[in-house]
Amino acid sequence: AGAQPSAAIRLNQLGFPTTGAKAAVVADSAATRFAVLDARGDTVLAGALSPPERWAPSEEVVRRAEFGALRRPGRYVLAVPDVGVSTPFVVSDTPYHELARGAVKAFYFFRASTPIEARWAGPWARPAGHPDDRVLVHPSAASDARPAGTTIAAPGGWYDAGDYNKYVVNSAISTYTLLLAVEQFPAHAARLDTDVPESGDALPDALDEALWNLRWMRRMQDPADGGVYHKLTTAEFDRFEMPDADRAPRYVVQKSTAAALDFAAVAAHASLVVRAWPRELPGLADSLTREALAAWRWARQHPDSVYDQRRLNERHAPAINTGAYGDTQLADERRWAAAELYLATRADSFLVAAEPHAAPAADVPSWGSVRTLGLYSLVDHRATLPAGFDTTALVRRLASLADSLVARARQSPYGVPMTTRDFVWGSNAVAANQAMALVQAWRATGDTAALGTARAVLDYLLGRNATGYSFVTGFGARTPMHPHHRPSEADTVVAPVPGMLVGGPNPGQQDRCAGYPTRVPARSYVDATCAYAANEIAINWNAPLAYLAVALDALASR
Ligand code: 9MR
Repeated sequence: AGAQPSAAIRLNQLGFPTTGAKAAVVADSAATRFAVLDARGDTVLAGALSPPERWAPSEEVVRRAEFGALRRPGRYVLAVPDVGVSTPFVVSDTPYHELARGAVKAFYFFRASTPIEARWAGPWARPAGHPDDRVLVHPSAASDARPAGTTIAAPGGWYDAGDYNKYVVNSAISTYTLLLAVEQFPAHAARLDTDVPESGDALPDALDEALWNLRWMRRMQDPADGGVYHKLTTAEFDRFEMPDADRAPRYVVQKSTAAALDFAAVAAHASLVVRAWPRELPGLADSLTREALAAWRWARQHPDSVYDQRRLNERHAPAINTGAYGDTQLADERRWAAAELYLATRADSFLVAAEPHAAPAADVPSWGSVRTLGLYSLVDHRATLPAGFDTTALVRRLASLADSLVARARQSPYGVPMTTRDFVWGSNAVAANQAMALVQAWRATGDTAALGTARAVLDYLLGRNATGYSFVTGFGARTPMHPHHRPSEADTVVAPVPGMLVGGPNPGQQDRCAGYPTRVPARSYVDATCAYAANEIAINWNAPLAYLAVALDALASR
């Protein structure tokens, strides 16, 4: 007791549900035994560490401590002779409830154009930033009805990340992911109180949150032609200052095919979800379907309006140098939109366009690769697909993705599917999206190995990884204190805004920030503000964390 926790013992720093697997990883040590100690220091369980195994992404040799037999609720530490003790953890029926609240609540803190009030935000209260009620039409977006220099109103939505811009492509996958949590865990979502201004209304808080962003996305559509502006942005990234201090002009830029298709997909999907609340949200489902169709039609007329910022800057001024979310492969966006439009309209042509059987194998979704989101939706609604449609094949696509992820996890002493190639910018979201795919497969097939691997991914994100950090601000004993997040850096509170998932280890180190300990992929992480390639936060990273936390909170007792 009182000893400093050892960095060599890595485990989920929140803890574990009473039932199910529990494991820790012990790095680079000759130890062979472990014990679990209760709050009084008494040994409640002892065991042997597994034989040493190498994990390629971290270039470490590690052993595992398995202690699933520990089922009594309480607060414990893991002790390894000659190594030390772990950070404390709990065993409980609700180990992830606060995490689920926090990961969804983070989106409230991300809101633009509204004051974040102390009543809901505590010390992280701040004045409203970026009203976005007079956004300039950039020359790249000029049309007859809206010439360059005229203004439109597009308030609200979430800031994308550590910066203050709002990007349609990245918003779409993030909003969809939150909607799926509400749809797939409805009873649980109904009870999840995130303590935001809308808490207490008839809608689940996570749905209110998704609608907050969706309302902004709808303003990004030009009603004259159905096209959707790629982003709403300043010309350059802002300094590190609070949102209300940034007064730089804001622009909507070029309408892009990706933005139109992603908007169509999420608006169509949202129409399905909101139909459950006709009284609270009158007419919304029909409006969303109409707008989704208009965006789809625009995308058919403009199939390759790729967002290429370099080309844009050669032709137009002012130059725009913020996040690009440029994607040149749009077949997956088209498939996703078609799948959602089929479910929203039941027009057969969309099912044909979605080509769910002809698509390449399912992959783990990311902002630039979204076809598997369409598969999630079709699988979820497979009972309503036309007679004769091969739903077994759909489920098989998802199951085979899950099988390959489970097989990879079995190869890894950390128990996760992450391989060296997965350590890209936002690697933690790669992991979280792997887990989300595994939960989808479990829902469709009942495969408990898939669900178990999803749980292992949460363990990874919360501390059982090669850095020893829990990657969610404010959740765990050792969490990022200096995320690349402007409000967290510019405010006067020591602790960053809670509930945010940082990008995670990334050997690319594109930020050239000093202080990375190594370029070894799974350890290439530093808790420094300048490390935007490893320590930024983003809506598309937080959304799968929120999904996973809600799912595993809902499933904790099974
Ligand atoms: O998440 C994005 C990652 O996949 C890209 O490699 C990277 C560089 O283009 O950009 C990331 O997205 C950033 C966006 O462009 C601007 N806001 C912050 C995002 C997270 O770093």
